[in-house]
Amino acid sequence: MLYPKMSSGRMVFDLNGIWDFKLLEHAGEKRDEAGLHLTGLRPMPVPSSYNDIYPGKKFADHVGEMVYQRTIHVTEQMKRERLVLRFGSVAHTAEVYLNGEVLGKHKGGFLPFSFEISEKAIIGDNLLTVFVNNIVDYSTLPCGRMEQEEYPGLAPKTINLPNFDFYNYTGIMRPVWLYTTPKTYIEDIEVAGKMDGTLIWKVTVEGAQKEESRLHIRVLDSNGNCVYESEGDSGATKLDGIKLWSTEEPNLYELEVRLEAAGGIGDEYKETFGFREIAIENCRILLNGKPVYLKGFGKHEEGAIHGRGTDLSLMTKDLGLLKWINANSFRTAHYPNSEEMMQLCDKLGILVIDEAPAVGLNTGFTATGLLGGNPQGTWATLTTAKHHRDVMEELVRRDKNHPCVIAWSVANEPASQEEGAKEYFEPLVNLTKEQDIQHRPVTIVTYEGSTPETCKVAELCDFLMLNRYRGWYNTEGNLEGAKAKLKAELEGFHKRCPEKPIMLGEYGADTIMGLHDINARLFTEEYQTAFMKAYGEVFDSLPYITGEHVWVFADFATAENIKRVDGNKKGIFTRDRRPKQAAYFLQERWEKM
Ligand code: GCB
Repeated sequence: MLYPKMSSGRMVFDLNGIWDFKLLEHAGEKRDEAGLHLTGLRPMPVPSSYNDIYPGKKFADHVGEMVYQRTIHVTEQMKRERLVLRFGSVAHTAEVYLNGEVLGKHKGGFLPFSFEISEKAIIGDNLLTVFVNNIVDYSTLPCGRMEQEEYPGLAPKTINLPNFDFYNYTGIMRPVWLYTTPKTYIEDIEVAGKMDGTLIWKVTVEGAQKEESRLHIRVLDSNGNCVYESEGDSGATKLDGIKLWSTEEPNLYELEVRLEAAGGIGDEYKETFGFREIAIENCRILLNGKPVYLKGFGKHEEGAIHGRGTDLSLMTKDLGLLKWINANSFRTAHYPNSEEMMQLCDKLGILVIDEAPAVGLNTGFTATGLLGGNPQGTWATLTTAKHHRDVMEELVRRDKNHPCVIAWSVANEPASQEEGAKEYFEPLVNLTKEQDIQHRPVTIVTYEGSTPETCKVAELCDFLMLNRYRGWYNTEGNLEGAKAKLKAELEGFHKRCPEKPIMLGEYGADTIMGLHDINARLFTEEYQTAFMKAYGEVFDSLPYITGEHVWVFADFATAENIKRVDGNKKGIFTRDRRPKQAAYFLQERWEKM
């Protein structure tokens, strides 16, 4: 799905700003008034999570629906074009109305969607009404549970428990745009550049005159010089003298596509891409033919006040800190990050493991505790399979051309040891590969309950990404014991899959900034440093380990829970991005690697 960009064929209008907002009492409410300016609304910034904008626990933790409104002015000139309304993301379900008429619905809170409004928009002011539902259950990604709590003498309360360890921030969290295209238009572009200069592209055209349209292709280097020209909707060629995209030199190119339809009315779009190759060979991940060791983090996209709302300053700051600490990569744990983040990673040469919002697919366990079991088993209980397919397709469609994306993660910590896991994941892994013109490696990030003996999905993965908390959730305070257990487990997985690269997807210890102890006790900065050092010693002793992603880049908000003191504190940086002691240890360790 193309990002909104201005060109000679397209106009882009920014719909971000202050919208009107209200929490709703019941599901399905106010649909018959969607064409009216609703009463009792208050200002709400877009993009932003709504939760922390106004005080009140009831407000922040509201379960159910909310409504956003604003007007959009459409001019005569805009009306002559094809008009598209595009949302970067709305969590978790959006139902969109224009002038009281429904445009459509979108499920899934972390990927873009759009509606063509050419017919429905009128010249003048149009009323846009967006109903948002924030419930997570066994049909959504991420997963959650609805529970009804009873109290003597009080009305029962519906609570929505996330099956995941991050605050359920919701709302219109990413940019909203209105853009125009000609009536016959470029719908999508797929482009892949390889290490030897091979270029493959495919353009999809839609609209009444698509059969009569002609496509001109140009490849532009970073100075805008044309290095190749061709015609047609697909092709493959080999270019000489190209500059590769790498972590040290993230050279970017643009594929300029110009469409001429009958009558000469044309569309134009420039898609950014790079020449680079990811491969897996003999326990190694190769970038442009050379082994790359992944140093970095699992990373949430969030911060104080705006929650998970797009914040370009915070994103850029975070990537600056990644460079500062000598990391080269991160995983978008546990949902696709914003499109702007992917653009930044392309520019800065950061390697991204792009994760679907598939977390909490485990009816017996979450990061913050056991769920008390489920005799039916996870895979007979969840109804996420179809939605998971849609999400993987949408994710690949959105991010396929980014050179920074080196792999797809289909899920985090599912019940991969339970019967039914292989049957659930095999079609998803296959689909992800088929959809991707670059056929990037695919993984499923697994947890401690899924051992070398019991894991049902290891063979489906191109590389293994394991989350381990020896020395924290168990063997706590005993790093020698933790090391021994960790090593035995890694050896077990290597024995089972001797050809596959293995990396840690998570390991970490909650750490309170400013808490010190001569004896490196739990929660101190000394313990976090010792923990990182201990894990590093194990990795360094095993040649097949191909990367280390610490949990977590920065402290983050979670649901209230007795295991969390003001959120998850495993950050190497605090929530306001100040380094803890372990940051200096990692900076030094990663500089040498
Ligand atoms: C995990 C989860 C992550 C949690 C983390 C923790 O295994 O993947 O979402 O935040 O553990 O800190 O418990």
